[in-house]
Amino acid sequence: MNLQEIVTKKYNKGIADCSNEELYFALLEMTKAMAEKKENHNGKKKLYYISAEFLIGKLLSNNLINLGVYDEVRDVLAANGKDICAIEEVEPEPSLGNGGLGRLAACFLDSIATLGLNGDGVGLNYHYGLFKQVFENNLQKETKNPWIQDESWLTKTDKSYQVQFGGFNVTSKLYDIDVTGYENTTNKLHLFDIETVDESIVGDGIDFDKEDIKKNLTLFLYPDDSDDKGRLLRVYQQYFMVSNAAQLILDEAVERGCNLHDLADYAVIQINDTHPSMVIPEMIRLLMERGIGMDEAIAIVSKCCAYTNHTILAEALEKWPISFLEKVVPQLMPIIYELNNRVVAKYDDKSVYIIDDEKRVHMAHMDIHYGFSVNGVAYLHTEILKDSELNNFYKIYPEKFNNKTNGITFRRWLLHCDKGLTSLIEELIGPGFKKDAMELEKLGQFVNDDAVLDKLLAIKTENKVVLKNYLKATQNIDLDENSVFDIQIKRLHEYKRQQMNALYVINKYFEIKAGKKPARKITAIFGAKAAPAYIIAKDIIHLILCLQQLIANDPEVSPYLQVVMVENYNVTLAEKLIPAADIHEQISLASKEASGTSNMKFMLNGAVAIGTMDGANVEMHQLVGDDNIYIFGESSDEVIEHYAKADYVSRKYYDNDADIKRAIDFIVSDEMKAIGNAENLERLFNELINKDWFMTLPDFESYRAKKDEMLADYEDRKAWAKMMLTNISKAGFFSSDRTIEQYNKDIWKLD
Ligand code: B1H
Repeated sequence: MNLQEIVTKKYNKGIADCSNEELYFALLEMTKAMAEKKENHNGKKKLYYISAEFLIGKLLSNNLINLGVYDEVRDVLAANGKDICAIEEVEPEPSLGNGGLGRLAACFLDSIATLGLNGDGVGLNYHYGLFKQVFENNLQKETKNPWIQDESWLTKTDKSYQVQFGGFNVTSKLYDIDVTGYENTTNKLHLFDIETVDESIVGDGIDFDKEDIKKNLTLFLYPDDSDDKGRLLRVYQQYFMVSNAAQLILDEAVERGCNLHDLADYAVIQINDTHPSMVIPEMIRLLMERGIGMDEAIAIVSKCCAYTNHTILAEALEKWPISFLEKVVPQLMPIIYELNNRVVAKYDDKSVYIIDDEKRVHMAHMDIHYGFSVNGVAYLHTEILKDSELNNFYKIYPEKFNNKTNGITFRRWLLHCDKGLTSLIEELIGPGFKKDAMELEKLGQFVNDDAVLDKLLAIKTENKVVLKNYLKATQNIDLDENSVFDIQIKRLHEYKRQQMNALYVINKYFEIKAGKKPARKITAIFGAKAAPAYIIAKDIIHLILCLQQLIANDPEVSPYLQVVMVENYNVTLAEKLIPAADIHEQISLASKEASGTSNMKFMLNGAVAIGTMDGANVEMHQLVGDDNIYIFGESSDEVIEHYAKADYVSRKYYDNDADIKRAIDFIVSDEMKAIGNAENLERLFNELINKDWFMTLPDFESYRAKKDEMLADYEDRKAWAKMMLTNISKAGFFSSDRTIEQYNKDIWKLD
C-alpha cells in the first residue's frame, strides 16, 4: 500500500488534510509493512549481537532511506504541502542507549543488514531508557524519558520465556524492531521485557523502589549503581537479558536443524562489553539441562562466544561479588566455580583467575578464557590491551586477540544528516560512495578546485543556520552562524576532559577582557550527560553552565565568545550538531578513549579535529596526515608511564603556571559563586589541584597553543576548506560496513 492508501484506510481523508502526527503514524505503518517483505535469510549460521545498549535514534527517515523511498515520500508529502522534516520531529527518540557503545551497536546492526548478513541484535526494552537530562539552576537534573507509544516501531511477538532468579521466576515478552539494510534485507533487533513492569513506581525524578524486581526490571538503562541495591538490579537485568538471549538462540538453532552438539555451526554470539558475559555460563547450563555433559557444553559454548572490549577504565570492567550472583542467579554459581577451577588448575598467575581473593567474579576474564575471540575497538586500544591491560591473557592466548577499528553507518551520518553535502558529493563523483565508502577518495581530485571549495563552505554555513534555527526553536538558544562552531559532544567523563575545554574558555575570557580579541567570535558548544551518581562529572556540567550564563551576560566578552551547553544531548541533536561543526574536540587523555566514534562522524561531515593521539584519532591522523588534523598532548606511552610511576602531581602545574592558576582560581571566584553553587565549584576546584586523575593540567598549555593555531588557520577560508575536503575524502575507512566485513571475515564467518 502506498501512503495515500494507508492514509485513506486509517483516517479516511487526503494527505493534505492530515496532521504531521497522523502522517507520522501512517508512514510508520507503511514502512513496517515494506520492511517485513524484505526478510529473507536462509543461511545456516546466525550472529547474535548481545548488548545492554542499542542507541538506534529515530527510525523514520533512516528506514525510508534504506528502503529506497525517501525521495519519493518527501515529494509526495511536499506536493500535499507537507514537510517531511516536520513529520520527523513528531517521532520520539528511542532511549535505549547511553553513548558510543550503544551507538556502535546500532551502526553495526545497520551494516549487518546492509551487507545481507544473517544477524540480529538482542537487548532489553527499557521503558524509560537512559534518563532525560534537564537543567535547573545550572545543574543537571535527571527525569524519566518515556519513549514508547501505543503505535511504535516495536512489534509485540508471541515469544516468551521463563527466567529464573533466586527465589522467583519471571515471564518475558519479546518485542522486535525491524532493522532495514540499505537496499538489502531486513533483520531484527530483539528487545526483551516483562509485563509486570510498573511505570507508576517511578516518582519524582528517577527514584523508584530498587528491590521490587518484578516491577522495576526493565524501567531504566544503567540504574544508579552507587549502592548495593542498584548494583544488584544491574545483575538482575543482565541475567534477564542473557537468559532470554540464550533460550532464543537455542530455539532458533534447533529450528534450523541444529542438534546442539553442532551449535557452533548455527550460532555465533558477540558479547558487547561485559554486560552480557553471563551468557557463557547460562548457555552451558541450558545445554547441560538438555542432556549434554559439562565438558562438551563448555567446549561448544567456547566455540560460539566472542568478546569485544570497549574500555580499559578499571571502573567499567565489571567484577560482581559472588554474594550478588549467589542471590540473583544461584543456578549459575556451580558453573562459574567450575570454569574458574579449570583456570586455577592450569595457571599459577592469579591475575588471570575468574574469581579473585576478594570473592569477586571478573566478567571479562570469563569471556577471554571461554570465548574464542577478544577484540579491541581501535588499533591503539588493541595494542594497549595486548601490551598492558590484558597482557597476561595475551601471553596465554595470542591467537584470540584481534583489532576491529570501529566504524559508523554512512546512511545515518551522511546521507540522512547532511543532505546538502551528500548531493554535492554525488554531483562530483557519482553515487558509488553510497555503497562503497572508499570511493570518497575520489574527492581528492578537487582539492584545488575553488568552486568546489566554495560550495563546501556554503554547505557548512547552511548547516550552521539549520542548527541555529533548531536550537532557537527547541531550546531558545541563539547562535551566530558566522562564528566558529567548536563542538565537544560525548558522555561526560573526566578522561574525556570537558574540563580542559572549559579551562580554555576561561582563559579566552581573560584574554578578551585584557583586550586580546579573537579574529572571529568563537562558539564553544558542549553536549553531555553525566551518570547520575558521578559527582565530579555533574560539577563539570555545573561549571560549563555557569560559564555560559556569565559570558552571555558580559557585554565586553559576549561579542567574541559564547558557551552553549545543549540540554539532553542525544542522537537527534547529534544529527544536527555534527554537520554544523567547524572544529571537533577529541581531547581525551591518551590511552583512555578506546576508540571514539563521534570523531569519525565529524570527519565525514567536514569538520577538523583537535585531538590527542588516542583511540581512533591515531588512525585518522595517519589517514589525513599532519596537515589536516591538530594533534597535541602527551602520548599514551608517556601517560601509561606516569601511572606506573605514580609521579603526576597536579599541584605543581597549578603553582608553576600563572595561566593555569588564574583559570582554576576563577572556578571559585566571586563572579562564579554569584551564579553557581559554592559547594560544586569548590569540589571541582579541589579535585583539579589535588588530584586531576586524568591529567588535564600537563596537556593544557599544548592544547591552548594548538587551538589558537587552529583558530588563526580558520581565517584562511580556502586553506580550511581544503582541510575539510581532505577529511571527507579520507573518511571511507571509518564506514561500519568495513568494520562489519572484518568482523565477519575474522570472527563470525557467516555464509
Ligand atoms: C565505551 C563504555 C561503557 N566503552 C560501561 N565502555 C557503561 C561501559 O554505564 N556503564 O556501565 C557505560 C559505557 N562505553 C565506549 O565504547 C568507549 O568509551 C569509546 O571510546 C568507544 O568508541 C565506544 C564504542 O566502542
